[in-house]
Amino acid sequence: MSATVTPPPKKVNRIGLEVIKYKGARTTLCAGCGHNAVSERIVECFFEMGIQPWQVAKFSGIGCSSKTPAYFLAPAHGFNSVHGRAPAVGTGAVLANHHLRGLTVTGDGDTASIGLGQFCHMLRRNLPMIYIIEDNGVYGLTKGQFSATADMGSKLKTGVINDLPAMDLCLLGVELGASLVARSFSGDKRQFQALLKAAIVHEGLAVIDVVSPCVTFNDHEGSTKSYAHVRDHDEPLQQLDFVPSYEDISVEIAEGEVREVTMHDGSRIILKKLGRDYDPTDKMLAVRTLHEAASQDQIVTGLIYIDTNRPTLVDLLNLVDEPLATLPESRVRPSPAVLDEIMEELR
Ligand SMILES: Cc1ncc(C[n+]2csc(CCOP(=O)(O)OP(=O)(O)O)c2C)c(N)n1
Ligand code: SF4
Ligand SMILES: [Mg+2]
Repeated sequence: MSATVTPPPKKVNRIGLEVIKYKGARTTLCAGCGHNAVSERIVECFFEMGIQPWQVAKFSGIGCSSKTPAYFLAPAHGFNSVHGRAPAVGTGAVLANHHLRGLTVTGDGDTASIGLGQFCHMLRRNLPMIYIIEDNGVYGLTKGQFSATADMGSKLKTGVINDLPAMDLCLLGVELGASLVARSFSGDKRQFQALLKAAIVHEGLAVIDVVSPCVTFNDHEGSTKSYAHVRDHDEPLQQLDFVPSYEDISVEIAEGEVREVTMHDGSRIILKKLGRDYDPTDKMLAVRTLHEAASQDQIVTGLIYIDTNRPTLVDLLNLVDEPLATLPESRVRPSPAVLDEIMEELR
């Protein structure tokens, strides 16, 4: 007689959902593409944080990176916009229902070229949104032309050298008003997870520039966005841990070597000092650090800048708590009596 084997219980998160609810379609990107690792981290972090996937609204533009929202959080709302337009579409959607958690995933081409104007205005508005740039220095989808984030002197597979200076999207983020700015590497699972979890609970705009190598068009010698180059030139600003508000573990670290940032919901980012003293709330220091890193061919990663006090666009507009999208007409339109009164005044 054979014994009945009981299958192990399925792992669920704190809201009782299995990880399958956080997954999406099977990826069609190249094996080894950095973007696939970013999608995996999104699945893990939203699952571990216990966010309802249908409370998320995903936005993207056009590119290999912009295809990725199909590969995570299938039950979420989603809008795959035209090239570079995710910020405008996301702004409209988030204002119509600010209870949704906005999540944009785009590329360096999408953000730094055709979508640059939109990106800049989203920054200055501090739109409540997680904005991830999967940065490979090329237009992967259209066969690997240099993008505006390609470093000067970087070489294409064809031997063409980039002779224009790179645009630093983190620098732009700090300068123009994003309230959380970070850089990471798709190959650094631990660091990107901590940053993404912080971005999930942050109330304003969280811009994360993730260096995400394109194995097909930009992973050769001479490229400054290859796996090998990033591993050699990565200068983490700090070692990061994220402690969610619902998991109050006391972390014992020697005084003077650790700094904590408390997030809006009481979660904490624990920043352990590495080589240098770095204060991510100091805007001028953030700008100087990014400029210095660029001049020394370093790629600084970690939490670059955070301001948990800056009002978001939703605060500035003083929006009602209910989603505008579901407010009844009686609440959004003056009554005939009020309109008559106004007309009387104008007579
Ligand atoms: C209006 C418009 N112009 C140009 C294109 C061609 N195009 C498609 S994707 C892309 C760039 C994608 O680069 P990036 O955002 O870096 O994404 P990646 O593929 O590298 O992830 C371009 C120029 C387009 N689809 N639409
Ligand atoms: S072409 Fe490059 S960016 Fe596109 S899926 Fe392949 S490796 Fe990724
Ligand atoms: Mg790209």
